[in-house]
Amino acid sequence: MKENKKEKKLKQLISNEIDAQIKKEKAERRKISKLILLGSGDCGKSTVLKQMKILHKDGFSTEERNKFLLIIYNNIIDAIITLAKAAKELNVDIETKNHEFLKEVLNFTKEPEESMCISKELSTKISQLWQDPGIKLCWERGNEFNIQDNSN
Ligand SMILES: Nc1nc2c(ncn2[C@@H]2O[C@H](COP(=O)(O)OP(=O)(O)O)[C@@H](O)[C@H]2O)c(=O)[nH]1
Ligand SMILES: [Mg+2]
Repeated sequence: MKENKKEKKLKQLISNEIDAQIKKEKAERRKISKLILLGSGDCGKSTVLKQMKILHKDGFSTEERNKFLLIIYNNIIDAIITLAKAAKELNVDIETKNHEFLKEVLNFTKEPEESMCISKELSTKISQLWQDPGIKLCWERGNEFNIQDNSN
């Protein structure tokens, strides 16, 4: 019986502790102002937030920068694959010297979570393919397929 009373008291103490914690968190939450940023896709919502962080907070850490670097690599690979596919589908002529790399690009496989690092060698090859008049023409015809408009 005595033990039961002790247990009850302990439970009450724990419950009070939890209530106090909830109250504290509620007060903290009241201090936070929430802002909803609306707009169609690609209208600049994320960019505005990034600019706020740069201008009014502490900017980006090395870790965050490295994450962006991987996103940039991914976007470059995505773009060159898209352009290579477009060249094939739109029957656009590509210079003979670029045929081998074009084939290579068409065979690139990317796992959704996998980020590809771009080596110096790969970057030189991508630059050379990007200079190809056929690839430039595909870029000009970008409205005929889906490519991010900041890819150039
Ligand atoms: N020219 C121009 N481009 C912008 C501006 N804000 C964003 N962008 C570009 O528009 C694209 C989409 O921006 P993003 O912030 O990702 O749009 P979200 O989809 O609304 O988050 C990116 O390529 C941005 O670099 C702007 O003020 N001027
Ligand atoms: Mg966004």
